[in-house]
Amino acid sequence: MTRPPLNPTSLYRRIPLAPHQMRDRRTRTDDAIILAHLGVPQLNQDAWMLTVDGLVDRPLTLRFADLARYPKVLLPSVHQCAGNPLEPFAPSQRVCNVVWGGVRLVDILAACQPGPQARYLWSHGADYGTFDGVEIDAYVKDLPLELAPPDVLIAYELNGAPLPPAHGFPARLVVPGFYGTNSVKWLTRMSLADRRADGPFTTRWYNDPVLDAAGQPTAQTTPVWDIAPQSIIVSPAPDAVIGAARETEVWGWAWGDGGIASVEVSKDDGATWTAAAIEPSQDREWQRFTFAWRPTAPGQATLCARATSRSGVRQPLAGRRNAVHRVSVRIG
Ligand SMILES: Nc1nc2c(c(=O)[nH]1)N[C@H]1C(S)=C(S)[C@@H](COP(=O)(O)O)O[C@H]1N2
Ligand SMILES: [Mo]
Repeated sequence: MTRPPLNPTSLYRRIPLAPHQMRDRRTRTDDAIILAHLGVPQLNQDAWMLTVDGLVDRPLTLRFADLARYPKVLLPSVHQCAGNPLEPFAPSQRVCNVVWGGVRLVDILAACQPGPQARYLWSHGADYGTFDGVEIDAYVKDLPLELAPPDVLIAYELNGAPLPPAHGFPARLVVPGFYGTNSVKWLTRMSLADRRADGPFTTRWYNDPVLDAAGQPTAQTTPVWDIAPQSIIVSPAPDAVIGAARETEVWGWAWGDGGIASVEVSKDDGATWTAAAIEPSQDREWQRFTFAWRPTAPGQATLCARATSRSGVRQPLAGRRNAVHRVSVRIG
């Protein structure tokens, strides 16, 4: 394929909302996060083609109009960026909750019949250029078929409208439950392979060092795939003034691959914790938690929330991308 023009031509990032501004259950498209490592390729829907090849019995080339031959699915889902790949342990809250529309990856794969050796789906984007001083032909990520959720989409809509260019127009992968980095935008090619992909986005970046028992990084790494349990406090906002002896609702959102079982809130910067009320986990969307707080004495307080996944993994207090979110308020 000839290379499409890029605009912008290098890293493009938007993080429109701080946690206390994430009040809506569904994030408006204008408020959704954007991350493009290499810039934004400007693609033409009518010229767009997606090749599916590699370890398949029937390689396939799809044009945009061909996608309409498969059932259309809507997928409301949390969408979270793992943060700067050069700082894998930096706490980060780049998140939104949006509705994707598109066709199921499994329907496309059924049409091409992957062979028994196929274990990974390598997805290629149309973007190219330089990131962190490294020359890159195309953004390529791999998805382990064994761990791939059945609701993975080839999406062509965001919040009921065609994908905006920066979000992957005309079609992108969406891997719900996995960090955004895996959801390859501006799809051009999907290849079935028997091993992990060898580009820098799967070997050099987006592999977290595994920590030893003392919390020190080892030489081993683990791919940035499934979203670890996380939560944010939406209200009160940082530096809010709370009335003493009056009931205040502390609320926020919690999410993570497989769903969140419980959220605890701390009013004393993590010294003690109390269970919050949380809505049941449903599909892929974030879950609202609430906590009724009646501060007793005037002064300063640091609120924290920590989520525990349904598989029993609890958010760490510090030093990881999903570290506990803290909000300092004044009780007046
Ligand atoms: N082709 C391509 N796909 C990509 C990226 C990219 O740079 N190029 N960035 C990834 C990252 S790190 C994230 S967080 C999500 C962001 O998707 P969004 O911009 O639609 O929010 O896209 C992913 N898909
Ligand atoms: Mo990201």
